[in-house]
Amino acid sequence: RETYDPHANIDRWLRVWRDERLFEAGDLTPASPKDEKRTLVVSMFPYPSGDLHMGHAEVYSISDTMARFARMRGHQVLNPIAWDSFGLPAENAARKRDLDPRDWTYGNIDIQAESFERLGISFDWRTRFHTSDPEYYRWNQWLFLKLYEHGLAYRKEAPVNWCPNDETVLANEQVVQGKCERCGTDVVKRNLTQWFFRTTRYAQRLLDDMDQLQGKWPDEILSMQRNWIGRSTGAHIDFAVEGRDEPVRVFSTRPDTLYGATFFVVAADSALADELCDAEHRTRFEEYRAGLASKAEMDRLAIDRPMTGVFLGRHALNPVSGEKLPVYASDYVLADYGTGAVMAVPAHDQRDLNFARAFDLPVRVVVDTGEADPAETGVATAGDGVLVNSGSLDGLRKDEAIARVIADLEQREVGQGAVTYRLRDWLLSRQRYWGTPIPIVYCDACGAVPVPDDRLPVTLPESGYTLRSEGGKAPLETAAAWVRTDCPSCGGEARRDTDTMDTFVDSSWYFLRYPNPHYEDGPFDPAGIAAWLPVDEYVGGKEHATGHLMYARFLTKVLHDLGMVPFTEPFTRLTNQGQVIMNGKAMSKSLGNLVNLQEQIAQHGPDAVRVTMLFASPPEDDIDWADVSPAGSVKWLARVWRLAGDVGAAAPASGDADQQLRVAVHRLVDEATQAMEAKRFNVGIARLMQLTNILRQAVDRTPGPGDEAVREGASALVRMLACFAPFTAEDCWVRLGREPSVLRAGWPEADPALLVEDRVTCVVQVAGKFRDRLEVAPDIGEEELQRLALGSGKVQAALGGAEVARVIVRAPKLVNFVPAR
Ligand code: ANZ
Ligand code: ZN
Repeated sequence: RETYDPHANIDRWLRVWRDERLFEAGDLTPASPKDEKRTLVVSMFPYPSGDLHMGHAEVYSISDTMARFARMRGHQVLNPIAWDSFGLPAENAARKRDLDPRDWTYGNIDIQAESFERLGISFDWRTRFHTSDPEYYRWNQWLFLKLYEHGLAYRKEAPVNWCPNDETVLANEQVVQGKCERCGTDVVKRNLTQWFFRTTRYAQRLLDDMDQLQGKWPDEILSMQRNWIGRSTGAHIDFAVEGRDEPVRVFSTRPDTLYGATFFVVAADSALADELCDAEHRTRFEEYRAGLASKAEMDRLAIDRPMTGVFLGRHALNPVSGEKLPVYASDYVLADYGTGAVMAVPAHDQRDLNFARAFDLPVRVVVDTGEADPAETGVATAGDGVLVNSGSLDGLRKDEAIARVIADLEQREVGQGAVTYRLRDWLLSRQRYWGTPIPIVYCDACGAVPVPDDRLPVTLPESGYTLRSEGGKAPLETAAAWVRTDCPSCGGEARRDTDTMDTFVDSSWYFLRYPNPHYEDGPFDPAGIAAWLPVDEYVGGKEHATGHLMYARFLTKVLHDLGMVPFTEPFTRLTNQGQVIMNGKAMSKSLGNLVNLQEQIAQHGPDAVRVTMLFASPPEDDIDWADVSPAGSVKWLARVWRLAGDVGAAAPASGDADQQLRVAVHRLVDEATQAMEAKRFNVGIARLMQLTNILRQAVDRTPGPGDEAVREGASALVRMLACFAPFTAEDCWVRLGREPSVLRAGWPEADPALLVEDRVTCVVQVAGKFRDRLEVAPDIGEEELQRLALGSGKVQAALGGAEVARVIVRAPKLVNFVPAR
């Protein structure tokens, strides 16, 4: 007897798919604009860190199933692939092994490309490109210069992580608990002049446009983005400070508490603190500032840590009461949020209260919330209440007081209503080699000069640089011949910028290039944009909630404003896949619980791995590989395969198709279709398994496999299987006696006539007299029928409140209520 071999025909089907170009989306730049029958399914593109791993298999199984489903339903589907091939791991690997990062990167890409094919992922390979190709990164440079031209790219000083031992800048992920990942030395902050994109200019639109995404993106991602943007409304208030001409401005969300301010705090690491400190307090201040460890901002914001700070020797004047407030410097105030200075209201702000208690400063309640005195409890009261100790504001409620204070400040020109965002500008510069060179040159005479379009791309030097830092030089700084250039403006001697761009620049627009990846007249082809974009289904991990997804949304809005794309949001729907874990833990080398994808494929075949991934849970849930059974998936695929063989080998039976079986088949097709539309692929597979079972039973009884209903059911099963287990589905299709490819056969459609459930009419009587009629299922139970009948308004009217003495039920046809007399 033949047995199912999940590996037997892999090469055959790969060849057929390739030769018949089954995964190609047809014309990628058609003249007709996008419509709902043209679907772009995109997974967040891979980083070539080595061969594919389990996580890749999961994401691409999900997106591939979406693509295949849409394709089988008659959509024109583009399922593209590219590689996110710049980045630090390549540089680290190259430095360790003295390689060219190109060799490592492109070698891994080839390995991954082959693995994708052998997993049966239906990519349109014509889209393939790599962000480290000069023909791609040239457009990163072009876009950078567009943003520069529009005031959206600028330079300023900003701190980087610096390892004094290795004399090199470290990325955040290379700093482990404040120490250098490589040598364990304490990491310090160093200021460098760096490039930024002005994401903050788009803060409000990033917030507003989320309306378009509601219900289409996971709520969790939307709320993470909302928090990340962090909109606060309140007021700017100007405080005069002794010995300074200009007032110092603060941002407050609670201007109503202005009379409760008892001191004033500026960020210790700000230029303002430095300026405000008088001679007498300078030594202590400088000691304090030097001692500020490179604490993460979140730690600094934490409410429960001990408060530290120093008095600067000056006072600020409350603009409404004229009260003198001592000015402190502390690290609990952040230099780059709001204005970097706060009026401290200890009664109503917990961090201010903690500071006041540590420094023995007064606590004055100005909003009576009915709660106990914060000075005694140590708990600030932040709720609504009535103003007290606040001059003319006394008696107002919080919101009234906020409006009154703002009006007052505006009238006296010492402040105004204001909105602040937590979102920061996007720091772009990386002191790295393997990335896009920043297309700016510096000339002593002309300053920073953009590289003209016709001199792009500025390509990376392929030799003459070193990845091992020398005296703290960035790798590109060591490429002396490359750095030296002439000024595009005056022709004099000039130097190139030696930083490269954050790789999030590469990933913020790559999807726009898919329809025409070698386009030369711009970053992307307008015809391709009109035909395919925006992305209909985007699939990727939620670790990108506030990074990649925010950057891509930002850049899309910029491109929209430049008139380059017609839409304002890049990704219409978003699906986040869960993680593949093992025994309840994330897989990692150090835990020794890594599951190797290639071993799984070698053991169970690509189809069983895909089916196992999708059957384990809905896409967004984690999959614990210890709890799933790829062997069980193989068994099921083998059952389908045998079934297809049995049905394909049988001669058609004479006589009518088994009507009951047809009803069951069409119901399961209908349920599977709905599950697919809702992206409940696990439910879809469960319906396919049910279908396998009922078909097996039908094959094993008369009239057996030749029955028309069995043949119809088997055909539907195999076509649906093609979305999950593409190789096996092709095998089964041939076994059914059909011509490959099953992909062309389309998704089965449930016949609505077979989905209507049978109904019978039930007559309802009161005391033997007809009162109502009910449509019920033929197999309805007596209790259920009686309950329904008693619920009838006509029956209740006829009973007129009388008690029921007896009920006669003849399900499903008759119910008779006999009232008590
Ligand atoms: C006075 C006040 C009274 C405040 C009160 C709050 C409550 P969110 O909501 O996060 O925007 N603040 C302003 N700038 C700051 C900075 N750079 N570092 C640390 N804290 C800063 O918080 C805004 C509030 O945080 C502001 O309103 C300010 O304190 C503080 F009962 O002003 B508030
Ligand atoms: Zn010049």
